[in-house]
Amino acid sequence: MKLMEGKRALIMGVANKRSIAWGIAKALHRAGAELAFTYQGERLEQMVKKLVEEEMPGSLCIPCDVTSDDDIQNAFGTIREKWGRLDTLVHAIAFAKGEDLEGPFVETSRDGYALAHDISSYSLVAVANAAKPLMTEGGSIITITYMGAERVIPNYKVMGVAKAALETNVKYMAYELGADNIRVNAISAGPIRTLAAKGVKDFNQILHIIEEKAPLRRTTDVAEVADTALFLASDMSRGVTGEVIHVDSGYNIMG
Ligand code: 0WD
Repeated sequence: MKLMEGKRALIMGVANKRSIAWGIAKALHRAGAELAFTYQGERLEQMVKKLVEEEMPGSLCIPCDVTSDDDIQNAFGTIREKWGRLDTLVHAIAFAKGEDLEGPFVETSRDGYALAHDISSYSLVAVANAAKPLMTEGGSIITITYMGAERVIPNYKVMGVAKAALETNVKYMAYELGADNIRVNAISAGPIRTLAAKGVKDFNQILHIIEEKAPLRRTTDVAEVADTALFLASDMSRGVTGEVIHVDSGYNIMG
């Protein structure tokens, strides 16, 4: 029997075929999961529906901008209606305004700070709360973070602070939801060239440093993150919660 046979997973955060969320979807699909997707809105509707149609025809595609409580309620309402139950929730969503990643961190505006935290951190809390009543047989919630939460990566700025909040969400949520056998974990991924990575200055240079210094002497690819997500989604990881697992060629251990 395949690892995810009989399990239903909702994937949030596909923007295109390079997205980490899409890589995770492919891994869960190969392992036998039934999938549903949310996309941010009209901007991404065509792209996501086309991808899903080509590779996972029949999977649900639902709009959900995580800054909207109504969108979240409607999206999980659709999941309740179509599936009745949810086993896995993958949250691979983040955003900060370009101007807040360019200027000095100390000049971050109140609005920019709030928006980055709303989309990149609070949204995990909001969607987990909506998913909880559907996870009637326990569940696994997975989010994606970055080492910029733990130490200063000069160009990551407000996003690093938002990721620190995200990682602490994971711990508090793991504690509370553990009573319902719902596990909450994060994967701290090494830098990968995606749409979101375009906002980070000197990204190429960051990749070169990793090729030089990481224990595995290479950068991370999406499939490596996806396989760890498969582990976290499956019963193989049934004893693991509140954890941040680094999938970064080991770079985080280096001084
Ligand atoms: O190096 C990297 N690529 C790393 C990414 C290293 C470590 C962590 N991550 C994280 C990101 O911070 C994010 O949390 O992985 C997650 C997925 O990011 P990704 O796959 O690298 O990037 P991308 O393909 O752009 O997906 C992120 C998506 C958005 O894409 P764009 O680029 O269009 O902003 O997050 C979604 C959107 O699809 N998103 C939203 N979804 C719903 N509501 C919203 C929103 N308001 N805002 C952004």
